[in-house]
Amino acid sequence: MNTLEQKSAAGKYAATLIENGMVVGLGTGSTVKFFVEELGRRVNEEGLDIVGVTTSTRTAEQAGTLGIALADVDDVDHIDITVDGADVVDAQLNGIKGGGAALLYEKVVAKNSRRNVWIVDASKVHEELGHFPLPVEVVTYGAEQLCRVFDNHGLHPVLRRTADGEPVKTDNGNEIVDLHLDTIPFPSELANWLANQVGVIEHGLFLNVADEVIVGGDEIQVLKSP
Ligand code: ABF
Repeated sequence: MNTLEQKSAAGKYAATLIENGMVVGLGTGSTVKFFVEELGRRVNEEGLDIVGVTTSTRTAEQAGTLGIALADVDDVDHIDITVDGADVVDAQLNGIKGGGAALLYEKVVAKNSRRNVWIVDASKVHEELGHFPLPVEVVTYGAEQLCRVFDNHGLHPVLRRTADGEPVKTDNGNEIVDLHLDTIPFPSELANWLANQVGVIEHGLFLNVADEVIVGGDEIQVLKSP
């Protein structure tokens, strides 16, 4: 199976976990697009009765077009299950997320979910974190100064820009700095340090969040947190 087929297989498998009456967190990214598409098919063809809570405007647009009922995260008592993508998953099911610049709302929805399931293609699974720049959502005011702090800390920061050189803006109007780290040997220490930097809104280290990771392939693999 090629990567796209793996993403599709993982997304469709995750859709089989969804039951009538559930409040479902809808993640963001190219793999989640397959999940939401299959959910839409089940809503329209099987009468699946769910409410979605989205993590980005692009997911909200896709779900809305498919006729999936949506609610704001503050308008539900809780979220039964959230299905989201990831950029890297390690052996402990810790992850790097935010390649799609949606990490803040993804983490808010994840933290309010009773069960978190990630759907990935095989290229996302590694022994340890790293391999992918670590996204950090920062406020615009002082972003360049913050990049100097990151640089002095040896974190190789790059402010994420669009093709025409403008800073990428998140749905929340903030900016993204990507930290180019080959390995992240002490993720919880780095997460704590980042969380304490003035101007950092949220970082893409999702530690102890995923309950299961579904890896697409000829044979679906379901990795469970240890
Ligand atoms: C999303 O999934 C983001 O956090 C992450 O960047 C993205 C990557 O996954 P995909 O390969 O499915 O686009 O949750």
